[in-house]
Amino acid sequence: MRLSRTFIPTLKETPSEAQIVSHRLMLRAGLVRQHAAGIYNWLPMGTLVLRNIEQIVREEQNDAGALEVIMPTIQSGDLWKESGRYNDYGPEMLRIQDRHERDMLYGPTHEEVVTDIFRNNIRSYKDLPLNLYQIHWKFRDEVRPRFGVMRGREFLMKDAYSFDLTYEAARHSYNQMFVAYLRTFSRMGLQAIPMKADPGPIGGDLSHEFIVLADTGESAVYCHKDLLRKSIPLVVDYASNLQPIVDDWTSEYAATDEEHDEAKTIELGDDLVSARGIEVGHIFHFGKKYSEPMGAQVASPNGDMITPFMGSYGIGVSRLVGAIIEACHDDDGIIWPDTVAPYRIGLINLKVGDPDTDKVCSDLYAKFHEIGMSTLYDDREERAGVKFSNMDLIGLPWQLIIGPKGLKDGTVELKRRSTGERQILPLDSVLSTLTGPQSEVGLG
Ligand code: P5A
Repeated sequence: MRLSRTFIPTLKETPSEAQIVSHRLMLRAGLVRQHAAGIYNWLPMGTLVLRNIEQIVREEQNDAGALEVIMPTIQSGDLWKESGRYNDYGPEMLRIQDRHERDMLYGPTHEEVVTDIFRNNIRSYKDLPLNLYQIHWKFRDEVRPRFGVMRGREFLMKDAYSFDLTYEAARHSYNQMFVAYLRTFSRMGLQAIPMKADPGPIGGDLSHEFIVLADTGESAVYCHKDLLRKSIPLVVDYASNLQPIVDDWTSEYAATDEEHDEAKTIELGDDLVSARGIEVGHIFHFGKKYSEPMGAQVASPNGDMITPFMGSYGIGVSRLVGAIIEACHDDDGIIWPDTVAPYRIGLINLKVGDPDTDKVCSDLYAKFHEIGMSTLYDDREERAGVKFSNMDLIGLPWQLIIGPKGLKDGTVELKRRSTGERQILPLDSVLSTLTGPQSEVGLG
């Protein structure tokens, strides 16, 4: 993409309404603009990042055996009356009446809708286990929407729902999501720590939050220091017994504020990290809480009707954009992990109008396009200083800097955004350096 043709409204000044660094940088780098309190427009750069995050989430859900669906955003209130949550959910639920004065609502979550799909379509134990997920917009009329997309009113969530015949099978489904979450966050460059959590209005007796530590996080959390450096399973056979992996991750102490046991503070001493964290995911096992009142049943092998055990599993997809920036930035701007970056490389033309420089840049840009390396080409007639600071702010992993001075010696400069490291490369080795077998840059 040519910078002159795209829409990246960067801001020089720090917007006064933004209290935390990720919100400031999302506005300054032109990722989002607020539409109303807690409701955002996603501009082109923000949309690219959101889509990349979504894709990682999708791949890991698919690998774990979940099936993607799309459920409605507007739901019938009657379903929520059946589950008993219509009144319980309170003012966070945006209630709407249609022209026939039927009670409708903008979905804050989809346990009722998915249970309705299940009871209308699944009859036999042979169709289990089943895990359906979607990546879709939710609305919660939060009292205090804040920190930009971190606590929005409208936000993008991945929500999955599992159905199983027995408690043991339901635990396996829970464990599958647990492990998929470890892998998902790690692919985004985040260390997310599973912590015992309060199930809140979703309900149930077993629940973990996945927390990324950050000073600006909304929750106070406590965990054993070894969890900060634990590595995730690289290859997973989801059909195998996953309990050992889950046990390995949950044997060290980790709890959110509501679940924290003060005795552990003394017991663990210096091994206990007391920090703030961002909840990027939350998983629940709640048994028959929805299937029972809504009458979801399947025939068991001996013909008895059985009410399935359920779990639900959320990831804050739009919140992750903020969480990643909280974890990956410096004073100059965002430092996108390679896997979620809106473009892999920023190509900076230092002297637009100089025929040689223009030609080298546009040839390379065309070549990158041909080999599928996503590139943002700064072809604007701007001062070099402006281009450098914009590129640092936007945070693409690599910058390729091309100007008449270097070209006189047949060289260009490659900068790694995360380390600031610079290499001078002969022009004719740019492509092989960027795409060769030793290259860290890779394609995409
Ligand atoms: C699990 C999936 C649920 O809603 N039902 C379906 C369950 N869980 S949850 O913990 O309430 O939400 C899941 C994740 O969504 C993100 N999230 C938010 N992101 C931005 N703004 C909000 N207001 C917001 N509320 C929840 C969190 O990452 C949470 O873990």
